[in-house]
Amino acid sequence: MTNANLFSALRAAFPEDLTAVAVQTDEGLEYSWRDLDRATAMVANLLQSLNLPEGSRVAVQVEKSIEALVLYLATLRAGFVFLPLNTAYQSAEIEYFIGNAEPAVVVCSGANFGWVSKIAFKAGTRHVFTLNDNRTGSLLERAAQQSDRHTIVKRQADDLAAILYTSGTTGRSKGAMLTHGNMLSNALTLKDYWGWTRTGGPEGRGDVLIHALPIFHVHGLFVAIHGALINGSKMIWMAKFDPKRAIAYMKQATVFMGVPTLYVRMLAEPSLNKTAVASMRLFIAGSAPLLIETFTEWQERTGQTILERYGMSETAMLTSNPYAADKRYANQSERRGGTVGFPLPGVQLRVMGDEGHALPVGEIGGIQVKGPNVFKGYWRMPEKTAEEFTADGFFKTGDVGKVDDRGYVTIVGRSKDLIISGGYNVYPAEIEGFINEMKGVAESAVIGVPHPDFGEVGVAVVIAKPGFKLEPEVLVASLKAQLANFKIPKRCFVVPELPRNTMGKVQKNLLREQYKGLFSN
Ligand code: MLC
Ligand code: AMP
Repeated sequence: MTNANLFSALRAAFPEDLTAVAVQTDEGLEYSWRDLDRATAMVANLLQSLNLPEGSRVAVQVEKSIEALVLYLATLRAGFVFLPLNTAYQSAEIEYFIGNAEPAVVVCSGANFGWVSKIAFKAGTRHVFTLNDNRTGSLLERAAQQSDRHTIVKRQADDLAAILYTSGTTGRSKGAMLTHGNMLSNALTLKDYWGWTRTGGPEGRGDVLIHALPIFHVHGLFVAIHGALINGSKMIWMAKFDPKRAIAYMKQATVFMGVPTLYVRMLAEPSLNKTAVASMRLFIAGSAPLLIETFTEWQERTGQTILERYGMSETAMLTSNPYAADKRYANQSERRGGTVGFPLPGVQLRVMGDEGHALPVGEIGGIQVKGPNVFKGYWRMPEKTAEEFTADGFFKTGDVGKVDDRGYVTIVGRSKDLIISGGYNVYPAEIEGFINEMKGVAESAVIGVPHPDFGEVGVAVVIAKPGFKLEPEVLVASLKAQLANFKIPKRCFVVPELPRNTMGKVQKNLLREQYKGLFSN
């Protein structure tokens, strides 16, 4: 029987020459495929030496580094479940994730060890390691004592590989459970659909990916890393995105993936031109809507057409504009701005009306999906999971869209009350919950408004209790102490009342209209 462990497939795709460079860092360090193999073996051996129960979670909140990548791959290799956490999360957020997921192992930076270990030990975690972005920390010290040989642990396609927390419109965050099979099927589909090549790129070495995204969400962790590894392709690893350096790297690369904000920032650089991108074959955007202006400006400046795709934590990638002709759609090969392309091979997608029937071409409704990439359910939330699936097994994405007569899917909005800011999700209900707890606050509404850099940002509109005077700056400072920085509303207004409909419900659409010009140039 073959091993369905995702790492097994990634390892099998390593090039024959293990001395070739697999990853090159900003600091000019080079890691070979053999280095990746040995380092993942050592960390996997360390994890296995802890005698953890089957299915144990390994929760990780560390800065981006190759060693963090090694930890991810080693967790897969050892058959445990990876739980990545955004480095912006503060203690209240971490306390919830650790309390909910009950990880057997927590890995954090040395600087955060004090407070993170306290939370972890209180939640029953027995092993807390540190890992810094300068190749130090107790995880590496302990791993250094392990053998660099390791047999990949056997897993079934349906076994859990990762849990990604995604916030909810109501209530707390939910852990989306992704299996080895979910991720491998998606990686193989994209390898084919995006035309990854092992030969023919610069210096005949095949595709080279510029990895510019954080590695705690689907885009940077799965789409980018799996994409390169399943093809045996080298990555240029940027610890932090910087538009100037990203453009400079393009001479050595062929593929770039980014959220729209990264494209907006690169367009502001005079060095972005046709010569700079001459060796690039593919620019991919996703995680948030790519404005048609960005799409067009990129085409004009570089002569290349961004390929926009659509996905989510629960499903990995769902749709994509074509890289080459897609025979299923009349040999269509055009990448159409403003659309997210076609359902990927193997993904079923339908647009449903309020009455629960599939809508005809061109009509707008809720997007539902089914396929081997769709997650197993929410961690320890069977009822929530049941609510989000239809009787015939489709997942309700919470996105609203339409399909045109040529098969292109367009996302026109969201039924979930969600703000996507610079590619990060912000749930108004969560922020409102924190604001409403503050002294003197009667009620609040958090809305998303257009922003030239982040696409959309949060704005808080607050009403005070009678007899209280609220200062917006004080409210924002208090939020900053409790929540990840990208969730903090960029502006806060204290107003006498909120617009309501006849049912008494706050009309956020009117607020969005009122504040939509706040950040326009
Ligand atoms: C940073 N800030 C943000 C922000 N990022 N504010 C709103 N939205 C964001 N996304 C704020 C900080 O709070 C801080 O404010 C200030 O900007 C500077 O912080 P920074 O950390 O120096 O910012 P920077 O490095 O410039 O980060 C911007 C960014 C980053 C765009 C590079 O946000 C980023 O990497 N985004 C990518 C997110 C991503 O990978 N999403 C994929 C999700 S997967 P202050 O006030 O504290 O100074 C998914 C599924 C799919 O959605 O389909 O892919
Ligand atoms: P997350 O929960 O972080 O995985 O975010 C998933 C959400 O991001 C989706 O449900 C969409 O609302 C949004 N999204 C992802 N890609 C796109 C895209 N190309 N265009 C518009 N929205 C997108």
